[in-house]
Amino acid sequence: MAGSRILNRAFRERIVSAEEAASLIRPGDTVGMSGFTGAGYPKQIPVALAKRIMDANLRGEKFRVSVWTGASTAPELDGALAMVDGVELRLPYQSDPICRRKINAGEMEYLDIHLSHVGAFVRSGFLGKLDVAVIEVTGILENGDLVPASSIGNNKIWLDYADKVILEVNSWQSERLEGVHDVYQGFALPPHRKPIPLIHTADRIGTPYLRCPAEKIIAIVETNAPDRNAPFSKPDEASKRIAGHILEFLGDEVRKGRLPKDLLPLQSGVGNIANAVLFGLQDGPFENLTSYTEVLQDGMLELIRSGKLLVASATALSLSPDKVDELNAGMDRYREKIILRPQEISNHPELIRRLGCLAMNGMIEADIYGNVNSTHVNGTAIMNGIGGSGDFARNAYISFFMTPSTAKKGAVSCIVPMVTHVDHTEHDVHVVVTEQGLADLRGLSPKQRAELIIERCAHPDYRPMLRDYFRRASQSSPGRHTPHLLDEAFAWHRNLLRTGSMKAG
Ligand code: 0RQ
Repeated sequence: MAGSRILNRAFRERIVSAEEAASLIRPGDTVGMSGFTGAGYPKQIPVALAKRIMDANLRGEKFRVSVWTGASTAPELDGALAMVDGVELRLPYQSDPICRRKINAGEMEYLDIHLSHVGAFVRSGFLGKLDVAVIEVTGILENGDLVPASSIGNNKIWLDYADKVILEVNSWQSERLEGVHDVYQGFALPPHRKPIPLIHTADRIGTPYLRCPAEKIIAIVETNAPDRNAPFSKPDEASKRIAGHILEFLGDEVRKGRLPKDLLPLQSGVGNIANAVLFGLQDGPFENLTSYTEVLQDGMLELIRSGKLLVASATALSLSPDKVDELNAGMDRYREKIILRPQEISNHPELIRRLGCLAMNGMIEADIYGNVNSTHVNGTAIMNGIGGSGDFARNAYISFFMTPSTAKKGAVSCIVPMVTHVDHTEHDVHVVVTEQGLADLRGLSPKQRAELIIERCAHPDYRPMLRDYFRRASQSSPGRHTPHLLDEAFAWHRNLLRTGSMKAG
């Protein structure tokens, strides 16, 4: 029913087509779009904008915009705009294959920044002016309040700081999402910042709605299109083993009295391994769990359903189609247990440190001393970005980094002498886990860490090479605190570039 989600009469008069709305975006504009891990991104305007850019390109005119979002989006946004070469600069996180290609070809600028930093950077003026916001919402109430969609991300900051606002009202989003969100209103810049009054993961400290001055809203587009909900694939063997090691470790920590029986709020990255850990918790001994994280995934919904997880606080839903249906059908039950917040709050260092989160994130590679590379392949090519992993790892009670011990069918060791790019330094990495085992690095010196990581985490095919490297480095490195043979450390990566395998090293 046209207009049924737009209860405010004045706003109904601003309904236009996606093409008309896209025509309000000018070459050179900076556009703040909604969207976080494939949830709550605008579905039609980016595609219409991409078509406009393509037409301009055909006329020989240059038309590029800068695109800011919450995190990754979907092919209809990142893919469509990158395909027509329409993106001058992208921030703060992407995982789109076409974007990745353009960035690595040097054809698109990319600012890969901590997700918690974006709001403060905009407020401080560090990133320049925001011209237009394009925000997906679930509905507009009679008083003009906006019911957020399946993610909040940076929407509040875009609405507050953009000169003009365009809304997509998506009737695919469940109306029952109303009330799930908690939009904190107390952000300020130093020296006026106050403590954020969130004491427990379940606390609500804001409003359920987003707000925007009516005069800023220049167009509204009605859509009915699903989020990018990928079907769930069952965890593979390596992921299950990694999950097993983590669950055993958590059990030991509880037995030693270093973690409470109901653990501490869980943060979990996205993907196969993260989901395997969540599914492992399903069969594990822990009860009354809580989660303070960015993304609510299938495994968490499952834990809520079984009663193991009492509350999940995040900034986005990232569910398979089946789980979206399950959530919408049971929303009355889930509403009390799910809270979606702005990413400045879901990823806030003060809160993560105070709540004592257990942070579990994926990585590309770790070195024998515990430095972690989450973003770059062979030092120069971006994969996705740091996302929220830095916000959580730096401030977590215990920070875990997980990866299979090898990549590319065994041609690449994910444990190396020296990482080619550092996202998380040895100071922020507490536990490294592969399917081979778990290395608890807390309280260990660099040399002690190296021995443990090689013996517990490296693949047996690479262990002798790593042992040999460490033994010789320990004998002849100029400094013996973190022993290295720099030429040889880089030879691992050089061999990979030359031959496609580290084994040649
Ligand atoms: O590439 O599919 O082309 O073969 O990296 O690797 O094993 O599928 O693992 O999907 O969990 O991603 C670090 C990228 C891991 C992710 C990373 C190649 C591998 C494959 C993916 P192919 P897997 P995952 C919460 C927190 C940063 C953001 C973050 C990530 C591809 O976890 O982006 O943590 N993290 N956010 O082959 C060369 C290696 C490799 C390698 C893996 N050593 N060398 N290639 N690959 N290891 C989420 C948010 O912040 C929103």
